[in-house]
Amino acid sequence: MNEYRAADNFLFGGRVTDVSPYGNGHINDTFAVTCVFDCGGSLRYIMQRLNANVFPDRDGLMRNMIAVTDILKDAVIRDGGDPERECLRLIPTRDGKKYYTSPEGEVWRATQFIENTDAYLVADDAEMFRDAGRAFGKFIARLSDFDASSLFEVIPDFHNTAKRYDVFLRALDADVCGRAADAAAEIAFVKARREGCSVLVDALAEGRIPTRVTHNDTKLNNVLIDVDTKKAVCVIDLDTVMPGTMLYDFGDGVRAGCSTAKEDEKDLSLVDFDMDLFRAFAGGFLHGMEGSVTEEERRLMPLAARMMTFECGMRFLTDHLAGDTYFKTAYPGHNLVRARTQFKLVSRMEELAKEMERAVRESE
Ligand code: ADP
Ligand code: GN1
Ligand code: MG
Repeated sequence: MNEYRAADNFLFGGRVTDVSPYGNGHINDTFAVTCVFDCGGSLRYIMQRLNANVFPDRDGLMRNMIAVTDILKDAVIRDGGDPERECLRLIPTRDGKKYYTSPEGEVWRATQFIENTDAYLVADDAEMFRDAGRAFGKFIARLSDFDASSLFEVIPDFHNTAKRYDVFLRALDADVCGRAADAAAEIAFVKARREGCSVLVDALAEGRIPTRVTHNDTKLNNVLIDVDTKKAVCVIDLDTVMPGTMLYDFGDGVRAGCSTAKEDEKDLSLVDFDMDLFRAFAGGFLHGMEGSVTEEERRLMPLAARMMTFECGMRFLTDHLAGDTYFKTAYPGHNLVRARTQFKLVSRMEELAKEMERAVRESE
């Protein structure tokens, strides 16, 4: 369905005058909707068409989002914050629902547009990234009383790195686009790291670390940052909120934010792992979690950063081999470029392992 027709179904304030593609997400189709009032003022909203390929059960996903946003709103109010800026609010449809399902089965949702914020691909400085870490840690703390088992598992085994490895092997075996030959170095990189892929899922399954309600997609552009104060305002992209470990969120945040370059930088000489950013994020995250991190979680934090980066690189490589069916791409080979940056970061984290361990030990 066309985005203007979709917009007609929501109870936006004012008259819709513009619906334009917005943001840099890899998954959903995101639009900024501008509405104008007769008195002359205007208001913006975010409207999204959920990715049906990635999310087969979008009703289950939306049930999670409704439950989670309700809890977050209460938590923000309890902390004396502003719920209009600090958590997402679903805009109802004209027939009183929380989201819209089109006759052809597309699922659309809308929220308020959180103005005067930006989603950063690379942090300006360590202070900004520390605050992003604090916001992601706080997100987990705010959901700590929520029964994780009541959440629908939107993508089963989302961060099961060992299972992701098996999916990678299947894509390699099939090599449907004949791309394996040109990715030999990256394929070898992954194969050499097969051992140890299940360290985090094993720790969870054996109860050595607690199951928590986690975000599972904590890249820097999934937290909106105030353009004036540079403080983190609101954690967004709640599609993958599921039972997990804080190590997924910490690790994925490090993966995305501790690089000196963009996720799809082609010049690998520009891609490095920034230890100052790592220290800042670890400090912020631990602070946000308000002292609830266990010894074993803390011990695994540096390893989790490496594991989540390896997993993401492997997912990009898998999608490259499978013909770019999962992540949005701008050109052929885009996913391979992304995989390469992730593997460069993994190599640097392997070299910096001792320093990363010391940094976490010394974090407040
Ligand atoms: P995806 O799952 O595709 O990554 P997101 O929910 O992360 O989709 O949204 C994509 C982008 O849209 C974000 O990175 C951000 O730039 C922007 N965005 C999403 N929600 C809002 C909002 N409520 N206010 C302002 N910008 C938003
Ligand atoms: C996707 O939705 P987005 O763009 O914030 C992906 C993450 C990856 C990330 C890599 C549901 O995140 O798992 O880490 O791309 N989300 C999903 O940039 O697969
Ligand atoms: Mg996103």
